[in-house]
Amino acid sequence: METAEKIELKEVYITSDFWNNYRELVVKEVLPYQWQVMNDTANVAISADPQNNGRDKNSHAVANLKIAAGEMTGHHYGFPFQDTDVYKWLEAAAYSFSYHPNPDLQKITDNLIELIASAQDDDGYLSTYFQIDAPERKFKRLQQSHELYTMGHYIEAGVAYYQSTGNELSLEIATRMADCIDSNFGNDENKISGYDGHPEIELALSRLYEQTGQKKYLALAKYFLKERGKDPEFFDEQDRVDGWDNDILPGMRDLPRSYYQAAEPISEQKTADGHAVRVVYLCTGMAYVARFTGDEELLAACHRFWKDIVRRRMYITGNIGSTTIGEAFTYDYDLPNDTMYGETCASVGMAFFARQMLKIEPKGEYGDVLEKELFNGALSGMSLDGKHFFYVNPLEADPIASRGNPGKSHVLTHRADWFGCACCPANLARLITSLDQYLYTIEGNVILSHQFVSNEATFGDEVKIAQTNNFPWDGNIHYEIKDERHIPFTLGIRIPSWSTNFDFRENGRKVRHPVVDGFIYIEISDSTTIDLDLDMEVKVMKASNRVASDFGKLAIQRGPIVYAAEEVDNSAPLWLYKVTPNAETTYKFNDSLFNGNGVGIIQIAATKETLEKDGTPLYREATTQEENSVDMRLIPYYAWANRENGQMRVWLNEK
Ligand code: FUB
Ligand code: ZN
Repeated sequence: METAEKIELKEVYITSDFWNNYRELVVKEVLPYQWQVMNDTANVAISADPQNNGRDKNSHAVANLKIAAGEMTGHHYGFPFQDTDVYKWLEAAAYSFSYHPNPDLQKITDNLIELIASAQDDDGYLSTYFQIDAPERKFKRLQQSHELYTMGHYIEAGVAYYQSTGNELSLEIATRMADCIDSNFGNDENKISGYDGHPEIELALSRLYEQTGQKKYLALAKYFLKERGKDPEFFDEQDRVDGWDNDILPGMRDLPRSYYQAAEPISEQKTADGHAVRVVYLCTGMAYVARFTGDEELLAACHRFWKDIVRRRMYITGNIGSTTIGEAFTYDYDLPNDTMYGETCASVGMAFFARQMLKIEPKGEYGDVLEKELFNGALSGMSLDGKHFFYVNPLEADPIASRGNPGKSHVLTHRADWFGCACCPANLARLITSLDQYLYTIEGNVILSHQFVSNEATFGDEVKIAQTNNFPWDGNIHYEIKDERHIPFTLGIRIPSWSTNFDFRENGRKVRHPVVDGFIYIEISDSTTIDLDLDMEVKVMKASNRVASDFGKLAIQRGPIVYAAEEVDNSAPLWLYKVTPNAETTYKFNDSLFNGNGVGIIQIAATKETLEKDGTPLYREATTQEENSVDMRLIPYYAWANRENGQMRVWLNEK
């Protein structure tokens, strides 16, 4: 028998209707719309954004670059990291070219690369806020400046753009930036022994290393990870020198060091604390560097943070961040549903972290979380028209509460046109357009299939895997595998944790394979067909009784999709409904809902108390209340707030 040769992934082409709808939506609506917004021609209002920080214009992000490039005059406008909106958009566009070549858009992005190149300083520095309005403060207030975060986002975009178009300038800008950072940071004399207040550069430099093979970038990424928290006074010392009250982002100085993951070295941090997006970007960077260097300490931190987040701090939808204060994690099992944060970026970042962990080790748990984010927590960030977005993703919302209770004012019940801080929309766009990169990993002679997203994949020139399905609505997953090399290899297929039962047939024959760490492994030595039938029963879920907010509540899930009740389908108030763990449920695909996008709908038998008349005593002795039997209609969580504004609930009261 011939010996196995190294298998390499060459190409993945997504054929899934579900995902191609979104991927085309990004090309046809999201990218053009966001380009207009960033050029201030979209005429959108950000006043509806409860966190607009008093800003009135919609973006000015391209104008900032033009001013830095000397093509316009004026001041910088927006957050000091406003440039990142452009870079994430550019990255999303770069990925889209792999499935939707688009010469008109590419003219725009090629010109944008030229603009970015002219905005870049001779030494490689690029952060328009500092170039335009505070050149004397470069790298002087890293707690708030986001300079490395901003350049990191460009580096990611530059690498992606080079990979998809071959544009050398895009990569050159990235390497010049990284060289600038390298010459300014480190423990040598005359360098800054420090790091950015917002992790991101670590993962970006790792990607640059992966592309260029230049070890100095990996070393710099590792440096930032190891330096973090070593001197917990670092930010304070910089602030003192820069002028204690001279804040760039007022309020940030008062946040605890743990908000920045800077209270102690990463190796000593036991829990995933602080700003949720910062945590998951940091984790992604750690996972990259751990994989490339074999650093045990970083790998241990990845495992520790993963467990803490996934087992104690994550919502059933994959959302993370339990409080608006600091957009942050709080404490274990603290998962309030109506005051939570659940930033779209945090779910996107969690998907990045999961992807990197899968590259380290084949554990189904990572693919499960990735899937949870894709179909729930991240996807809910965008409307079905591609022009409205959630920043905060609650699991329980009420327009009256959002208007009337300042503690809930950050929770919108309709998606906004745009935001004062517009980090989320393009972040989600880049996840969707790069989805093809999340489907497989390879470990030696083993190809691992992580997601049920119909696709055609080529490995080398001679191994082809085609997956077809109607997922997430149906659970029949069909694989056609062709190996023209006729050299045996192993295919690992993730069995999702929600599919307690499944059927498996190989070339039509029923076969039983053990599930090992969330995967079944099949030896492939010739053309093979596989049929996997996943368990798509409607499941009534409950949370651990350590979660106070979910005690006495049930949620409904089918496959990976978590369901929600909306007022438009179920007369308010939604808190009066009760369901039981064995309530009768029916599932039906409705192809006319949501402008013909179609979604699977669940009906569940429930009871509902009659709403008492206004003015009845606020408190009285408890008696059994009369309840009527009703059917509740539930829609996928990701699709909520696409119709009339109203209440929404994921966790329903248990009878
Ligand atoms: O600080 C930059 C970005 O703005 C963060 O990643 C988001 O959470 C938002 O705060
Ligand atoms: Zn965001």
